[in-house]
Amino acid sequence: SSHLASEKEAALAADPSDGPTIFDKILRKEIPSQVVYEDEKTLAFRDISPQAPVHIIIIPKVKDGLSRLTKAEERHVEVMGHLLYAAKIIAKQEKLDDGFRIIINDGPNGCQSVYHLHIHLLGGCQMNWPPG
Ligand code: IU
Repeated sequence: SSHLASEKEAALAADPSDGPTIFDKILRKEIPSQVVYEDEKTLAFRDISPQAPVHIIIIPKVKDGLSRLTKAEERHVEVMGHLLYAAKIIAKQEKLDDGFRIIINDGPNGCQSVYHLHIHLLGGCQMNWPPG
């Protein structure tokens, strides 16, 4: 979607259904990505369009209907905790000892553009508050 001028436009144009996404291709290594962390449940790779010196996307390997946080069910609780804990491990690995930010965008208002639940890990600079 490189014809879209901004992440917001990409988000507003995104298909919010529970179909396959580009992250499936990244998981299958059909599209190259810079993997920074992987375990049995999780893959983490550098964002293709970094919004901070460190910007990593952390995803569940099995989507299981979890296209967005709105779709979370009791069965997803364990993997969601796992993603959050992976974020902490990766932050340490990336030496973000002065802090970092994690973000989950949900739906059009949240500027979600890829409908496979993911955590953004941003760091390496001073963040501002509130986010846009
Ligand atoms: P969002 O929360 O759905 O807006 O985040 C999707 C992110 O995925 C966004 O920051 C993109 O830059 C990123 N991304 C990527 O890393 N690789 C890709 O091939 C595509 C999107 I498409």
